Amino acid sequence: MKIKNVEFVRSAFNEEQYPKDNLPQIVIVGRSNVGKSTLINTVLNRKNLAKTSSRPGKTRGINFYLINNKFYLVDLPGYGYAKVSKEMKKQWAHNIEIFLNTSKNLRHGLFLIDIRRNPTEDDFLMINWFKHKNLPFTVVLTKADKVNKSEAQKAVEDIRKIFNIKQEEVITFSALEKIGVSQVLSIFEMYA
Ligand SMILES: Nc1nc2c(ncn2[C@@H]2O[C@H](COP(=O)(O)OP(=O)(O)OP(=O)(O)O)[C@@H](O)[C@H]2O)c(=O)[nH]1
Ligand SMILES: [Mg+2]
Repeated sequence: MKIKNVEFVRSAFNEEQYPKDNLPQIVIVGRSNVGKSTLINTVLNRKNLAKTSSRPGKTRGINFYLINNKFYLVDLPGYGYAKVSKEMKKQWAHNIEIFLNTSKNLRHGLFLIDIRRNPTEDDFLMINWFKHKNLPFTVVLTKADKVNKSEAQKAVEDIRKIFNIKQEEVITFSALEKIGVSQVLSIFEMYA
């Protein structure tokens, strides 16, 4: 699919600020620093659209990007970042929860997990929530450039077993080497 038009709509900190239309939403979920904002920039081919940082905790609000006037990409703040206060963690978890529980237009989850790491308890919680709601999702193993081919294959197999999901529900991704970009685009296409 061709990305013709990308519009950063807003960064929402409460329900009132969510878009009011009924366009489908694809949400990008994952722990802090896993590469959510980088994936958005890479797939949309826009360098600094979503702010990225080597320091975790960069994305704080819920960011809505309108693509081709057809659907939203929703960049969530990352969870599991140890170095923020308890109060802040609670606030983030609350924001994510409210969004997931109130959005009627959520159609697909992209779950990002660092290819070198095991899923965390929070990852399980999030994936189980999607399973429970019967919403389609895809696991995206990020930073694939950090491992060799056979390690990447093993990571895919491991994740399939851990989450009990099908081959087509896992993709490997690298922003550096542009691996997996077309697979992500074909997910977008389903909602465009
Ligand atoms: N080698 C490599 N590094 C990556 C890749 N994707 C992201 N990174 C790096 O990982 C760090 C975090 O990336 P972000 O995109 O800001 O991560 P995020 O998930 O949006 O983080 P939060 O907003 O804190 O939740 C940055 O230093 C990126 O350059 C990748 O495919 N390969
Ligand atoms: Mg981010």
